[in-house]
Amino acid sequence: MLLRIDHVGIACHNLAEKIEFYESVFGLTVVSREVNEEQGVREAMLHVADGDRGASYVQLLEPLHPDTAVGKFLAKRGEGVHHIGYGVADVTKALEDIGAKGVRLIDQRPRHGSMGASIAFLHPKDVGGVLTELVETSRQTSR
Ligand code: CMX
Ligand code: CO
Repeated sequence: MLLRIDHVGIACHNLAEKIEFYESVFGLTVVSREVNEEQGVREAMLHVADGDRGASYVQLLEPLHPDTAVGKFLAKRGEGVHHIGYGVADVTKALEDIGAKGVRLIDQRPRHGSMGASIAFLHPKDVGGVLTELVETSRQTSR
């Protein structure tokens, strides 16, 4: 079901500073910057690698407000790994299969993610403390 690790989502207070860090220390390149009001984030995708099942990224996330998923996480735990995003071929089908196994779905149906992807989250309490995102990439992009 899981094709690859699409991205690691990292929560930070200052997106510009964190981008500068990942560019200068690891030599990564920003391929997309977006504000996603629905998810409450200002974010950047930095390309890490290409594989035969698609590419992988680091997703840097700054909250738009304190009362958002990432804002609450920062207040509770501070900066660090916020979630793992796995590539799937069909996010709707994956949600159906995973939900049938009793894992709580945060999203009953897919939402809009970065770079045109369809995304959905699984509850961290049912995935061993790991907030887990399913990502179906857009056919319009080469992501
Ligand atoms: N990883 C692991 N555990 C997490 C977590 C995370 N990222 N975020 C929250 N939790 C835990 C909390 O520690 C808390 O556990 P305890 O009760 O043991 O303290 C519990 O989950 C509830 O957390 P909360 O702070 O009360 O927050 P909420 O229940 O309001 O929200 C969650 C938690 C996961 C449902 C919410 O963050 C969510 O819906 N996330 C999905 C959307 C998202 O994260 N969007 C931003 C990224 C967008 C993108 O990738 O494109
Ligand atoms: Co993500």
